Amino acid sequence: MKKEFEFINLKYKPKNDLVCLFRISPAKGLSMKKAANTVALESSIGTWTEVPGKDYVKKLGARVFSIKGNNIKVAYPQELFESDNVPNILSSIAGNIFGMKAVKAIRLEDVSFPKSILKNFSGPRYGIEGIRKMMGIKNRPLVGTIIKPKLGLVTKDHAKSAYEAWMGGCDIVKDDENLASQKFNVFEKRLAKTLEMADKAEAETGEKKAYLVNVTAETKEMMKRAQLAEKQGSKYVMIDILTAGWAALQTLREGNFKLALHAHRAMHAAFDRNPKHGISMMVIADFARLIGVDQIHIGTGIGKLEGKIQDIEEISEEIESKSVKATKERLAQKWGKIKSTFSVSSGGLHPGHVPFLIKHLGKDLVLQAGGGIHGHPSGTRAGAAAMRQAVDAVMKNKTLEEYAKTHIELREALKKWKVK
Ligand code: RUB
Ligand code: CA
Repeated sequence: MKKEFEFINLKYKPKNDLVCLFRISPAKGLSMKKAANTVALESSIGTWTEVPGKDYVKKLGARVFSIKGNNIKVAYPQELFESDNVPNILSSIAGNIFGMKAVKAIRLEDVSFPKSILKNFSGPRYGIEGIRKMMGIKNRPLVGTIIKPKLGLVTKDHAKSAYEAWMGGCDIVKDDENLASQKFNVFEKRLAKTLEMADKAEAETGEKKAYLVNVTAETKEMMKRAQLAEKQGSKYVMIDILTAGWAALQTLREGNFKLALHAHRAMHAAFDRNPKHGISMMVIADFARLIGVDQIHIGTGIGKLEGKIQDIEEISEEIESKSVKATKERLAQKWGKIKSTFSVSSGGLHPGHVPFLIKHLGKDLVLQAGGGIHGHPSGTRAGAAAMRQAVDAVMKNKTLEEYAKTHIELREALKKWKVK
């Protein structure tokens, strides 16, 4: 007789499997076991009705090996996957299951890769250490900005704004996620002009300065743009990994350019915002690192909040900042030959947030502020200076208030954004 829960084996110990942690809300009237069994079968070898199977196929079934409350762990035999194909892997573990009637909601919370998959990917070309070496920054967080306004600036003004930011103290300057090659700011010209300004700022400050041009486009065009960036001596390119897609990211990484890859995560909230359904940021970050991004936006746990530092401290206990911290730690975790990825905190930040961010996320961090730099009352250069001063203050174990006494840009920023 057929077993009722063929895909559940609570005694199973995963070995060379890909393991997923799912959080499931079963459909009304359905047991957790039934829902878990359905998830495992649909994401491996089964379907809604019995189909005569051969024994050798049955061996490839996924196994639910843990059920704790709403959390289930599923082990997928490595043979189920083409081991260097991220879209293929995701079509199983993060595919049809999101729409199944058997679950009211399901969220892929975590994933762990077997060696057979890990060994087929190169991971980041530079990683945290490589980026630090390239930028000549040993210890402190990197300071970056996003050119604002995000769209609309013509090339000349874009390049000038970048120059001002570098001169003020930014290490990196990046395009925004929705800037590609619009008529007002065409890619090729922007790349050339902005890199020219990076060189000038390097010569004038004696510091390394990087421009992260956004190469997100249809893949053939994306590759052309990355080639051009490499040819013109850029240190980095940036890509919107989710709107471009996992295959596009693989294509870019496999281009093996002498370029660090900065991953913007626009569209992530469609996957990770609902705590009961979708895909967590941790999983998105894991796949991005596996393919090989050198840095990726992970969130801030803080940015969208108004208020004083005290108010900000309170939310550190909340889920968002906990998961940001967990993602940060995951990106730094040892993964054999695969290097670690730099975490980027960005989104609604200003100098007043810097102590909180370094306290909770550490120094191996890229701190970016767009509005929080270009919106400074004395302009972009002063805004960048204020952000850098905030980082310097924390590195010197000084409070911002103390440091602001002798640093006018920081003082103005704290006043503008009402940090006491
Ligand atoms: C930040 C910005 C980035 C966000 C994206 O600008 O433009 O696109 O960081 O969010 P600003 P996340 O500093 O003016 O808010 O990093 O959370 O993906
Ligand atoms: Ca943006």
